[in-house]
This record gives sequence, structure tokens and C-alpha cells, in this order.
Amino acid sequence: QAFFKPIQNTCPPSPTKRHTKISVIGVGNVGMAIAQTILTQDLADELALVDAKPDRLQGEMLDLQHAAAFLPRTKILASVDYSVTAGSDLCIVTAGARQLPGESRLNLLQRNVALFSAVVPPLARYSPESILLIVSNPVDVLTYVAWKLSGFPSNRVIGSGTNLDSSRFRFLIADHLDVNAQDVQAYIVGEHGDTSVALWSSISVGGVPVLSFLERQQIAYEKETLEKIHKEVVESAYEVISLKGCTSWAIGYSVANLARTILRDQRRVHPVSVLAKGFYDMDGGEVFLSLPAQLGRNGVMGVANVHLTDEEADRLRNSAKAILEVQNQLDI
Ligand code: 6V0
Repeated sequence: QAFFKPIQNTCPPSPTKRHTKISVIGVGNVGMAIAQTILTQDLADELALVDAKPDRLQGEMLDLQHAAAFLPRTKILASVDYSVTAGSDLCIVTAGARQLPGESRLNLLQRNVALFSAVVPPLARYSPESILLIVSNPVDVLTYVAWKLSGFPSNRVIGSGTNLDSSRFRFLIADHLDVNAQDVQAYIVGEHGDTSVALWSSISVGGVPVLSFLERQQIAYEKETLEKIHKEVVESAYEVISLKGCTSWAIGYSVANLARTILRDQRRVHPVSVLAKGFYDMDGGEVFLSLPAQLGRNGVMGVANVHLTDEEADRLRNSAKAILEVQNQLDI
């Protein structure tokens, strides 16, 4: 018995209205921050959650469902079984092993590769047309692993990469210049990690190139000041983790922002981890790292040709080398 008595002669639903489904794998701090931002921003008709811990998963699903009266209408599902993800448009992977006391980064990575072997193939099987968005760390290497395990074309495998680092960078520059971070165009590219590269030469605020503006105004700026801001970006994840035990809100917004660009075909440029081969003279191997990529409904559409100084280009190549060195030691 339907609650509402249906009216006669209603038009069938418009065939052009798409049903959007997002799956989030891993309901830890990061996965849940992403899930809740997706819900509040009304980005999906259906949200599927998967985790290896059934009780935690059920608890998180119920807790989100109980907010239904305050949120846009979204069907929320959860299961340890990947069939719940079937037909997803976007699969976001945040599942990750935690570092054990005394464990090397490489060993942790090898455990995460094993974890990805259990996660990525079923995702690819249940949603063969989906876009994979990898968040688990080390994100660049794991995006490569997800690409290999999924068999997807490279335009449909993306790592959240330095999208978050760039947002931290824009915040610090905005704070320094007392402007709105949304008016600051600034990219951090390369590895999401210690070898990331700040593209100082292309920073602009409201369309005004920052470095040449400072030079024209004869405002002395020290290279060290710029390096200090970049260093602060690199250290900020460690700082937040040492203070609150994890990072969650900023990565939640950052990934939801990527989801919006992709699913709504916004064609915006984001610094995210993509297969770098062929861009910026990086022909030395199959490596994923962050470049300013244009994203849309089919995933990666292209990479912006930002002018790099010789020093920036060198640093980017070194970043690629650092990722490849780790990748080459992996057993996949
Ligand atoms: P967390 O709170 O430990 O959550 C991880 C979740 O993964 C847990 O709920 C686990 O139960 C689940 N999990 C473990 N194994 C499996 C499996 N085989 N299948 C399904 N689920 C599983 O970690 P947190 O949420 O804080 O971080 C998740 C990952 O995101 C880590 O790898 C972080 O390093 C990474 N981050 C990446 C960032 C980026 O910018 N790319 C930013 C922040 C964190």
C-alpha cells in the first residue's frame, strides 16, 4: 500500500536525469569525513559504504541514516560484500592498514598492496564503467597499483594526490597576503609527500601573478620565506596527526570537491595523481603523480601545460624518480 495515492497520467521520469551512485571503501576517519561531505553537498542519489569491520560499518551507516530528516534524500547502504557497490559511478578507496610500531614504510606499503588486491578487483567487477578515486596512502603508488589491478584505462584511475596539499598551500598564501583562499591559484604537484613541488612561478591572486607583482612593487621576498611556506604544507599532515590522531575534515572536503567536478562534468583543473607518462617530459616509466589535470565525467580529460622553471621541472622529475624507486621494489 503506497503512502501517497498516485495521480493519474503522470509523465514518466525524464530519461536524461541520471541516478548517481558513489561507493566509499573504508569507513575510518577519512572515509566518513568524505561520506558526510558528499551527503551534505547532495552529490549522490545512492551512497554505498564498505569496510572489513561489519559492526563499525553498520554503526556508521545507521548514524548517517538517522540524519535523513536534515539532509538531501540519499539512499545509504552498507555491507562487507562488494555487491553493494554494483553500478557505482565513482568508487572512492580510503581503506588502509595502520602502521605497526617499528614497521617500515615499505612493509606498510606491501600490506596495503595486499589489501588493494582484495578491494580493487571486486570494485572493478561490480562497476566496470566507474571512475576509481584513490585516497589511501602512499596515494601515488597505490593509484598505480589500483590501475594495474583494475585493468581500467588510465583516464578512469585517479589519486587524490596533492589536491589537499594545494588547498593547504592556498590557505597559507591567502593568510600571508590577507586574501580569500578561493582567489589564490596555486599548485603543488608531484608526489603527495616529502618530494612534492610548489609551483611558485605560476601563483596568481585574482589573475595577478604574485612573484612578478612583488618584484614590480620592489617588495623584498626571500626565497626562504617561500620555501618555509612549502615546508609548512609538507609538515601540516604530520602536525595535524600528532595533534588529533588523524586528518579528516580537509581531506573530506577535498575529495568531495573532486567528486563534484567528476560527476557533474565540471571540467575544472585539479592537481591530482594521474599517469604522468608523456606529460612534462616524463617518459621514464609508468608513474602516477599529481599534475594540474582537467577532470570531467570520463575522468582525466587532459593535463594543463603550466610553464615550469628549470628548477621546478628538475624537482618534478626527482619526485617521479622517488615514487618509481618505491614502486620498483613492490611485489605486484
Ligand atoms: P582508519 O581510520 O584506520 O580507517 C581505515 C579503514 O579501512 C578502517 O575502517 C578499516 O577497517 C578499513 N579497512 C582495512 N582493511 C580493509 C579491507 N581489506 N577492506 C575494507 N576496509 C578495510 O584510517 P584513516 O581513515 O585515517 O585513513 C585512511 C587512509 O587515507 C590512510 O591510508 C591514510 O594515510 C590516507 N589519507 C590520505 C590522504 C590524502 O591526501 N591522500 C589524507 C589523509 C589520510
